[in-house]
Formats: sequence, structure tokens, C-alpha cells
Amino acid sequence: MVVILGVILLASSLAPALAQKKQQKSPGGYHGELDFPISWKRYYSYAEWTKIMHDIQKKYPHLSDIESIGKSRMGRNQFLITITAKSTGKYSEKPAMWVDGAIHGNEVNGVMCSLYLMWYLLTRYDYDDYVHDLVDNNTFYILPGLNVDANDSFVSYPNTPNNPREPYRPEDNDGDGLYDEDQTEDVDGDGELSTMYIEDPKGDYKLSPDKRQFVRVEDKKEEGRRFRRIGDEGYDNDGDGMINEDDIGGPDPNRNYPYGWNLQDGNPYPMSEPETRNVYEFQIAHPNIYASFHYHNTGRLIMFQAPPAKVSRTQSPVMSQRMQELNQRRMEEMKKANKYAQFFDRQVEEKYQHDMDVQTDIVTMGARILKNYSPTIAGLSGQAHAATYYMLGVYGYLIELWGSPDFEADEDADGRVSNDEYLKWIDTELTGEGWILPHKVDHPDLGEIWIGGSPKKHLRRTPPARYIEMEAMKNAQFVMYCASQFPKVEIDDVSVTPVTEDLYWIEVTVKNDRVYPTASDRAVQLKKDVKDKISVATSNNLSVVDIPGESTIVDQTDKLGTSQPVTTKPAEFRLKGKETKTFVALIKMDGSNGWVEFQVESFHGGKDTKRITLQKR
Ligand SMILES: [Ca+2]
Ligand SMILES: [Ca+2]
Ligand SMILES: [Ca+2]
Ligand SMILES: [Ca+2]
Ligand SMILES: [Zn+2]
Repeated sequence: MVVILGVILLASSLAPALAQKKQQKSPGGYHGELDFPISWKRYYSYAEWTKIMHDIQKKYPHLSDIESIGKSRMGRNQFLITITAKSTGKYSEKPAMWVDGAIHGNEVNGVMCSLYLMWYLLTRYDYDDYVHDLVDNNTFYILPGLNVDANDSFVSYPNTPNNPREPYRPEDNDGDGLYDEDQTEDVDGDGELSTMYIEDPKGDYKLSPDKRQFVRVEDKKEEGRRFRRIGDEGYDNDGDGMINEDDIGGPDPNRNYPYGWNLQDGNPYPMSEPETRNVYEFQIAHPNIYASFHYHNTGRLIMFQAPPAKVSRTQSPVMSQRMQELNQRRMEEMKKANKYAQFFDRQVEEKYQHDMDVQTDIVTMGARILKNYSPTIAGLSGQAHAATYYMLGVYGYLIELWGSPDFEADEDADGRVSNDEYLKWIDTELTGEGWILPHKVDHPDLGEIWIGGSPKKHLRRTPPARYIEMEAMKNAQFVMYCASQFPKVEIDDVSVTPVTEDLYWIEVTVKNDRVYPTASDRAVQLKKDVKDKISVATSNNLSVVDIPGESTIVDQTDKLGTSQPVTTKPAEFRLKGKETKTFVALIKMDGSNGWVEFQVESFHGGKDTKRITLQKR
């Protein structure tokens, strides 16, 4: 009896465990993140984050692969993780999202956001229906750190928030024949790179009343100690009398792409840097890439690539004033229904209007998801997103991460964070740890100097560690939202209208419920789009009748009933976002019944088939 009871108990306690599904419908449920814990409370060096990538890939080999797309100037591999469910098809056969982080070496929160997206997609796949669908149906190409050499130095060594930024092409900034011979150093050894000042009766600076900052002297008659600003911490390494005059770093990598390139910013020539060239060559070789995200800082901006502005005749000042007022009123009206509503007054040609509308829809949702980020139209000038949109027809986005902590520092709610509010935020939320107080230091070249009066490295451009996850999570959500709106072609209604005893009109509706079209307007203009196709097949006793002409009216009373014919040759088309199209086939039947099957195929929008049976009345 006891034994039997034991068996029953064992069975009943095992059964739910075996039957348990990982999918969780509840936001309070477990969603898998701790299957592979990563701490989002710190930044990682290149060795650390590439190890995280490789380790997570080993745990999820059915969902991911890692490759190096090439090497940086210093010989580091640029590791890319590709994510999709291998069980549902190949990487190259699904519409893809490209994500890269930190093309500017110092913008390492872009590395963290990219890693976070990777982690979220992989760990939640088994637990979260939304993520499961995204990973089944799409490919994500994620390159966490684009400018790997500078990314690593920025994290591993004391630096200002702004440096190192460019790829490590040697440049002789002071023209002395030596390359990168005088770089910054952490003079006081506190692990931060602050600003040096020296006491000088003729100096323009004084200490603020609270002795936390060096501030400019406004009233020249005011008495007191004066300081001269030297610059970033460092020594005169080559004894030429100047300090930090030849730091590391070459051209701006985000001015190095071919579209809108100019010599001054993007020298010496487009794609001169291995780090950017490797990326662009990968993108060209992967035409399934549908949209691209590029993480930068700072300023909480969703910069999107808009189509070219229409060249219009210049308006009179009165007219343009009126237009501005009209737009302002439209905007206010829209904001009443949705405070995240966006309106851009860029006028584009008809052939680009859909791209403009699509981008406006997408960034409106971006403003909703990212909360305190502002959508704005991005520039060209050799930037990565300009190349993806204008040269590849791929929808491009540049995200300026982080920025002023106005979400909690702006006490007087005037929309900006003043100096006082900023320091108060450092004292309150960061309990003081974000600031370097001015202090005396002995300098080998300068004698007694002062260092300090500045924020620490991770504050203004990259969030303090405690805010990394907050930023990364909402940014991952926006990327996933965009992927969820990649086109999807589906066969909707099929209706049969008998004409004679053995002839039937079959009308079929094809739809794309998503925001994005099956090909961008730009891809169409570049002739890079692959047309969507619909074909019809039948059982042996049925045949498709060829209909001449471009379109055929099935029902004379229905003005909208003008449909494109599908004949023995497939019909070609393109579906815009949220668009439905109808097609018609004329079918001849021998015998009493048979079947007709429609198949739609779209390069970015997938496939769908529908079969119906025809029965003679
Ligand atoms: Ca030099
Ligand atoms: Ca240099
Ligand atoms: Ca220092
Ligand atoms: Ca020097
Ligand atoms: Zn940047």
C-alpha cells in the first residue's frame, strides 16, 4: 500500500514537471534570463565581452553562430553573432536586422546595448512567445563593438568621456615626423582622466564657492586665487614643450562610408579603415538585411534616414511662416491623441512618400518605447546609416544613447538639466561618486598643479553602471519592435465566381499587415528590390486560362474590383506596409472537381500558400 502510494506520488509530482512548458504568459513569470546570467552593472573589456559572446553561443548553438567579419587595424577580430532559429530556416533566407555598437570607440554603451539584445533574444527564446516568433522568423546580425581597438582602450584604461574615439590609424597631428608620440596619461593615478589647472595670477579661472569646480572669472576686479587651464591630464612625453599634442586616433569612422562622403571629415578615402570596410562588405554580401541600427551617444535621439527632400521653389517668407504655423497646429492636434506623435515637414517626391510615412510610423513607436528620446532626421556625410539606406535600400537608424539625466535631475521641469541640478543629481542618485574634486598634484613637467573639477568617465556620455540595463532594455525593445514589423505576405481571402458551367473566376487577396513594405522605396529606385510573386497551380483536370491585358474587371458593379491577373505566368508586384492587393485567375475545369493552389513568395516577406477545392454545381 505504501509502495503504491509512493508510486502515485512520484508520478503526480513528475507529471507536471515533464508537461511543463517554458513559455510564460505572465510578466511575473520566469523568462529565462538567468539561464545565462550576465551582470549589467559594469562595462566589459574586449577580452571579457567576446568571451561572453562565445560562451552564450555555446549554450544556444541551435540559435546562433559567431564569425569574425575581419580584423581591426591592431589585429583584433571583429566578432559578429548571428541569431535565428536554425530549425526554421537558414540565416540568409530570413529578413535580417543589422545592429552595430560603438563605431566611435568611446561610445561603449553601444557595446552593452548590442550585447543586451543578443542576451535577451537567446535567453528568452524558450520562454517568451514574442521573442520566439522574432527569432523563428528573422535573422539578427549583431556586431557589439565595431571599433574594437578603441572600445577596448576606452574601457580598460583611464580616459576622458570623449577619447579614444577613432580607429587606430597612425596620424602625426603636430607634424613633427613622429606618430602618436604624446598621448594623455592619468597623472594622479586615480583611474580617471580629468583636467589639469595651474595657479596663475593672470588665469581666467577660480574655484567655485563650494570648491567643486573651476569656473570662469566674470568680474576682473574680483580678488582671489586664479588658475590657468592646461588641458587633459598628461605629460610632455617628447619634451617639445607641449602636452598631449599627438594623441592616438585617425579619421572619424562614421564619416568614412561612401554615401555623402567628404575628404575633410572622412580622409583619406571612403572605406579606408578596415573596421568600417569589413562591415560594409558584409552588408553588401547579405542582401537579406532589411534594416540597420547603429548605437552612438549622446543625446537620447532616434535619428532615422529619411528619403531625399524634394527640390521645391523657394517660398515667400509669408508663405513659409504660414506653413510653419499650420504644421505646428497639426502637430498639437496629433499630440492630443498621442503624446508621442511625430510630424516631419520634409517634402519628398511621390516615389519616396511611402518610405517617409513608414519611417514616421516607426519612430513614433520608437518615441513611445524609448520614452524620453526624440526622433529626428539624420544627415548623410559618410555616415553608416546613410550608406545602408541610400546605397543598399535598407532602413537605417542611428540611436544617440543616454544624455542628460533629465528623467530625474530636472527639478524645475524646464526640460533641461542645469549645472546645479546636475551636481545635485550626482550627490543624490549617485551618492557623490560621479565627480572628481579639485586637488593638488605634483607634475614632473609643471610642478604643483591642480587636477579635477570634472565628472568621471561614465557619466555624461556613457551611463553610470547602474543605468546600463535601463537603457539597454528599452533599446532592445525598439529594435525588436522594428523586426516585428518586417513585411509578411499572407494569402487572405479566396473567393470563387462561376462564369459558365466549366469556367470560374477565382479572386485571391494578398496582404501585408506590417508597417514595413516588402521593399523600400529606395530599394525600388536602386533596382535592388526583388519583386513579390504570386503563382497558381491546379490539379490535372483543371487549367489556368491566360488572360490578356494588365488588369481585369471581375465584377462590373464593383469599382474597386480591378484586379491583376494571375495566369500561367506568375504575377509580379510589391506590397507596401499595411497594404492589400487582389489578384484574379480564370480556371477551366474538366470533370466534376479539382483543386487550385495559390502561392505567394516575397524576398523579405516570406511565403504563403492556400489551396481550395472546386466542385461543379
Ligand atoms: Ca607627432
Ligand atoms: Ca596622432
Ligand atoms: Ca586622473
Ligand atoms: Ca609633447
Ligand atoms: Zn558616435
